[in-house]
Amino acid sequence: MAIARLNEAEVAAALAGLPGWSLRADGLAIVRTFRFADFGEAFGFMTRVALAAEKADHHPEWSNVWNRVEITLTTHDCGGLSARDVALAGAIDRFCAATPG
Ligand code: H2B
Repeated sequence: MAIARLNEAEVAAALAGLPGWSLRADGLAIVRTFRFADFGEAFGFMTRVALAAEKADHHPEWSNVWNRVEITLTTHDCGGLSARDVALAGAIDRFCAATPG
């Protein structure tokens, strides 16, 4: 099913409710970096995110180096940001016991 791409005002409103996330330079994705105490904490977080993402059929682009997890959210099906990214970002924030950065 087609998913609508958010317009500029909708993106701005979404970001206002997602402190810690920022708009990628091209405006097509939101990004956030998380830091944890160690690799085990980071990987536990990634596991929780992975299960939620799979359940929602909406998946992050991400990378992990030891205690750091960098996440990019975008919707491939609409070529930009959709409500699915906003929902997943909110879910990710609820899993997070990390300090930003
Ligand atoms: N994840 C993301 N980030 N964007 C998508 O458009 C997307 C996805 N589409 N996960 C889903 C899977 C789609 O390919 C399947 C067929 O539902």
